Amino acid sequence: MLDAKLEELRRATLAGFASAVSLEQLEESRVAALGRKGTLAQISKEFGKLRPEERAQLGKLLNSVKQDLESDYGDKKRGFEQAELAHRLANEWIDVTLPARGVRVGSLHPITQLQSEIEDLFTSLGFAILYGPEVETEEHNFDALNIPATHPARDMQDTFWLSDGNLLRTHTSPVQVRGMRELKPPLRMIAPGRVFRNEEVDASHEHTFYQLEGMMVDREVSIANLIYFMKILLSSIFKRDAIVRLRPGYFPFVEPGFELDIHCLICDGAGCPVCKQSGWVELLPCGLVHPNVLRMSDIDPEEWSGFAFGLGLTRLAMMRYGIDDIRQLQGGDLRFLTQF
Ligand code: FA5
Repeated sequence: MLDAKLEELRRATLAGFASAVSLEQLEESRVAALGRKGTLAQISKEFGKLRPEERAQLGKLLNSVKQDLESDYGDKKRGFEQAELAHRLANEWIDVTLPARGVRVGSLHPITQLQSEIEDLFTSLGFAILYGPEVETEEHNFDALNIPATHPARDMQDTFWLSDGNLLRTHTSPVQVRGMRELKPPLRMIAPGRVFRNEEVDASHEHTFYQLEGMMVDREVSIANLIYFMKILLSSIFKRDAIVRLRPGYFPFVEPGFELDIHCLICDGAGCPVCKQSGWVELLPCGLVHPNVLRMSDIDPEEWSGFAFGLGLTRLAMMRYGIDDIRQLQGGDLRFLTQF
């Protein structure tokens, strides 16, 4: 009787193990057969009623059934564990060779890049870099540059006046005055910076823009020296031949004065909003320092002479990078700025 029960237990449990599709189902079958209250334990209880020789014989059978079931259970369990491990390995892999996501670094504004380049160039030519204040006195911005209060040239630069009588500098030329008074000749200096005018904003005019002033005062400085330095400047910036023209230009602080224009690099001279359809962009007013200006900074014009220029840095950045609207430069749009 008991031997039939044991054989049935072996058959049914092996079938149960074989049909288990998960570790949980396998475990259920094991507990039902081999657990403390399982079928095998129940059968063992009945051994007490047996005669000793029957007990010995059935004991062997019981042990063999138990061993069979335990070993089959062990095999199946390892199978499930390996399958699970293989599944995890296939799904949880990490590609350690993937490049890390880069840190998003910022970039310098195109005007800053250009300014640094020009600063490098001029320092290599022996020029000092000066930074003047953006809030200036009337004297530095106008009078000491030969533009007294009644002079019509004051109207050329529509000025933001402050209530204390000072002003937002309309150009970087007041730094010429500061340079002459502090450095004394012989001197070579450049002065980059932000300037302000009450302008109607359009594709080529801003109310807040950047200029870069340059000045050299020494013995016997001539227009030839001026042209020499302007050519070095432009060929270093455009890395190609820039077509330029020199026109007479009027600024009270230079004599003679010139407008150095550059052939428009946006439209190649065909005419566009930046060059106001003329094919030329006004870029570099310049000239020889007016004797009055030297005198007002305590420099003797009989002994010293000099040249000065006032580069439109914002316009130069537009030419250099092919930017067709000045408003993009100060718009703060990162999609635009990150291109540089
Ligand atoms: C001056 O400001 C003189 N101080 C330049 C100078 C210096 C002449 C030394 C002689 C000797 P002007 O007003 O032309 O000049 O301006 C100089 C440059 O600034 C222009 O050629 C132009 O490139 C730029 N600029 C003028 N107005 C604007 C504006 N509203 N927006 C952007 N750029 C401007």
